Amino acid sequence: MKIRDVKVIVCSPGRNFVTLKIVTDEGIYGIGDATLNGREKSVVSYLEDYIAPALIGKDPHRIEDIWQFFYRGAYWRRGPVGMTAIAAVDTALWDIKAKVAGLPLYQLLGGRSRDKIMVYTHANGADIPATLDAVGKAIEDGYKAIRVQSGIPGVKSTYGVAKEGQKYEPADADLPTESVWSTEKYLNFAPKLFAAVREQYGDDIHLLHDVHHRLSPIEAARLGKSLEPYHLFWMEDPVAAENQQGFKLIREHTTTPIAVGEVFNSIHDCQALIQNQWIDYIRSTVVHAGGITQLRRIADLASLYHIRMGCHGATDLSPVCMGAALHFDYWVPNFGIQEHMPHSELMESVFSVSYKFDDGYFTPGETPGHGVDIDEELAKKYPYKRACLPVNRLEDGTLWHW
Ligand code: CS2
Ligand code: MG
Repeated sequence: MKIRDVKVIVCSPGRNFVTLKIVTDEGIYGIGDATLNGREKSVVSYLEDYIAPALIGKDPHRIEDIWQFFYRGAYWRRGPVGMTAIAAVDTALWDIKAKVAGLPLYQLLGGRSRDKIMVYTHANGADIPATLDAVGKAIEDGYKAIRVQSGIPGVKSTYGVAKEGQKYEPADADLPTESVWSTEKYLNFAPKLFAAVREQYGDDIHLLHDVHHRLSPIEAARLGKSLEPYHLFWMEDPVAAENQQGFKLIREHTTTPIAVGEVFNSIHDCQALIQNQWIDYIRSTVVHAGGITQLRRIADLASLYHIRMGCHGATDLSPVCMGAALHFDYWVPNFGIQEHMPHSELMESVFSVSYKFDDGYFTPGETPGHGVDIDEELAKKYPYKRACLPVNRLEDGTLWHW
């Protein structure tokens, strides 16, 4: 079997997605997600200019060798653009291999380790009452785990909170919009938010929270400590993770579990975090962490240190990534939870999926491959439109982590 054609499909059914399609000389094809929110075209160029021409004629079954070829062989290793491109190739090749075998992808990984995959969804509101309503709605929809974000008194707009009547979508403008951040106001407010949620909905529902990289280690330690009475499932991205040592300080002060990794693209980004047991969950997922091939290496390393997987699942990861991640989750022994931020009906009209939601859990479906496909003709109706993520400043104007 040989690779005959490689296509990069860019579309924007409500938001931008980049999809790689690898076609073999036997007519079987596979697809992979290559979406890097706000930097989509860089990956398109990486794929079209460097990867696609080198893939033609290769044996699609040699997934490992092709991964090494584009990772080691690039000389310039790692980085989100290159690793997203490699992930797309890897996902498409696993899709092809599973289709040839006539099996759903999870079977090739070793079969399923569980009956169903617990997911968490998002609940957010402009203030505590609105957020409480959103949590109630998520519980009614069947979710057993809910990420809670709320507007902060005195802070004009904050991460994770939707504009009035709209679904939350952070890449909201042609060029980056600016928001203003106050660590002090946030740290004073967060425990009140979680006290109100526990008061209204009790202890059984799993609660999660995303700090979105905005604190220093000692501030994150204070947050974790102040949230301990509300026993969160996790506190996500408490600090920017370039300095892995920073997590040591957080760890020494709080028992609130820590999750990190949605912006990681390499096993080396989390090596110290894992080996020192400074975290509890790794949030990397298929599209940004080098595909199934590297993600399962991260999971295996993590499993030695009691660390579990909690794959990123925002809407900027296409249904193709979600499909592949659900196969990974079905198999991975050290599974924790999967994020689920539902795609719109429009997005799911372009991408057909075989995964299914039932009462707070997903199953990946039994379709051979990862079970997600793209309608290329329909995709053409929704052309790419540049959309950037916001930037964040402190109240005095200093540029901060968004
Ligand atoms: C987030 C993401 O889902 C999450 O946990 O942190 O929404 C993140 O902001 C986006 O994926 C950025 O593109
Ligand atoms: Mg996050």
